Amino acid sequence: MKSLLHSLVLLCLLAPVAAVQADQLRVEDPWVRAGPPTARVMAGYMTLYNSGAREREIVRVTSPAFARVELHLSRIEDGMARMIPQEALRVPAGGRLELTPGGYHLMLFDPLAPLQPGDPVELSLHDAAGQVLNVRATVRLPGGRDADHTHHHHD
Ligand SMILES: [Cu+2]
Repeated sequence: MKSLLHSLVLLCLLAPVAAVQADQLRVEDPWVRAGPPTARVMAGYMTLYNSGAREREIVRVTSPAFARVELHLSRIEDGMARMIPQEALRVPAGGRLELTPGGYHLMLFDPLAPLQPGDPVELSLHDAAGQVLNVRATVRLPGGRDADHTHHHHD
């Protein structure tokens, strides 16, 4: 009986629930902080919402606009601001994870072309189960007009 239960649990874990999962993970207000045209590194922010019953782990992010993307957490350690690479960004079941200046963020390395405010940036968020969530972020200045949209939802 115990082993039957065990295999049932395993089955549940392995069952392909791709479509459902994709719908359960949602992104709001994705943006990339505008920098000087020569910037080799930029930062990306967004809020991830998980309406599912299981925690979701974003383990990898890719973008056709950048050579490389890392997952980072900004923290003050010994009075100094540090960025700590993260193996995963965890979005709790029924909860959300905010990627925001001074906290979790995407570190975007080596833009293939200079990016200006208003430019779109395609991002692919890969979760631990191999699901991919495609997101279109917008380049903008921090505290710019669009920043207010974080707090107001017109649609
Ligand atoms: Cu960083």
